[in-house]
Amino acid sequence: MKNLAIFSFLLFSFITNAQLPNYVPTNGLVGWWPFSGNSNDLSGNANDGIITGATLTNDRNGAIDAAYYFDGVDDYFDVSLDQMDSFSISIWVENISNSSTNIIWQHKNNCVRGGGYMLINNQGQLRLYTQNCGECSPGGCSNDVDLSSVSTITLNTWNHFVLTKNAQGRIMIYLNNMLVIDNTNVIQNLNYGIQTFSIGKWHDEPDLYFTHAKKDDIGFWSRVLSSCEITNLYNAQVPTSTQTQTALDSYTWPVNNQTYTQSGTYSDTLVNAAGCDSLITLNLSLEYTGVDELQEESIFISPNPITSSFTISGVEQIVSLSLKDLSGKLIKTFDIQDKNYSVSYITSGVYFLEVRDEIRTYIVKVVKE
Ligand SMILES: [Ca+2]
Ligand SMILES: [Ca+2]
Repeated sequence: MKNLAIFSFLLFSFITNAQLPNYVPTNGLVGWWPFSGNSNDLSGNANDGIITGATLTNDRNGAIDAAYYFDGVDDYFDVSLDQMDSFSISIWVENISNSSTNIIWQHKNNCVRGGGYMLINNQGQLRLYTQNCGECSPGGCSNDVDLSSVSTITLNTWNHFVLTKNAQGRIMIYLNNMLVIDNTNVIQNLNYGIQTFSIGKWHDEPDLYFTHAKKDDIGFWSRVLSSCEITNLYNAQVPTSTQTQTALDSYTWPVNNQTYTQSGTYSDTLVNAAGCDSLITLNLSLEYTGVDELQEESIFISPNPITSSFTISGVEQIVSLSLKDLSGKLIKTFDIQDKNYSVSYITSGVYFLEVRDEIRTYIVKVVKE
């Protein structure tokens, strides 16, 4: 049994480690690469990436081997992903040096067609290029979209970037949870099927450029993320709150109108004041008055059924003693000095004796004859 318990624990730990964090939206998720010791995809779509050269490093929270360092010489991450009319990309980047080719991500073919690329230029500004050049021809494109943020990206600091594009071509870019680019004029088709999605490598046929940076927690979705979802990705958590509640036999939780008849921890989501989903946890303790729930192992009431009075054994130090009816209504409070407790004037019937010691409360069913 003990071995089984250890095995279960290990299995649980393993599953926990490989689990998608709850702040990562699953709707439309194509890939989630947490760089937790490897470049595997945790979305369930098996879009595992291939790391070339990059080495594991500390993430933004100091966790060991939980992000990748790209040396700016020849390191990169590649995965083949289908381009889409509507998509979102989320990534954390710590830029170590600025250059004109410091790419964050690239998703296009070698003939500059497709979803585009995002970089931090040599002034530290965020740039986005989308390109739909039609034929694979030299001489550049006439229909590039080149978007630049006014923000300057600080070196040696982790920054969070999210790009969203809808099917009508609207592109929004968030830097550290702030909208820095909102462009509705992009009307190009950027969808050219399955192309290489690269991190840290810029393939501008025939040249290759590499990025000197740390990168982490990359997500790709086939839809536009909401601002709430982007906030959760930035905070790496969903808003949570906890409610502690005690009640008698049952409790109806106003959050979801569910009625619970057992003590425990329950959770649900509700929309918070910011209009975002918030996870709420209920810690519920029920004190049973129900007939089936009672009989503590150590406490003993004698006699039971009771005719006129009773004594209690098995409890170290009684601090309070009361009798309640089946609905939980208080019938009598006893003087704990008595040791022999009288119920002479109590109507015949079934009651619950509530015995408190310094640690806990015992509830015992008693019958008054
Ligand atoms: Ca990570
Ligand atoms: Ca290298």
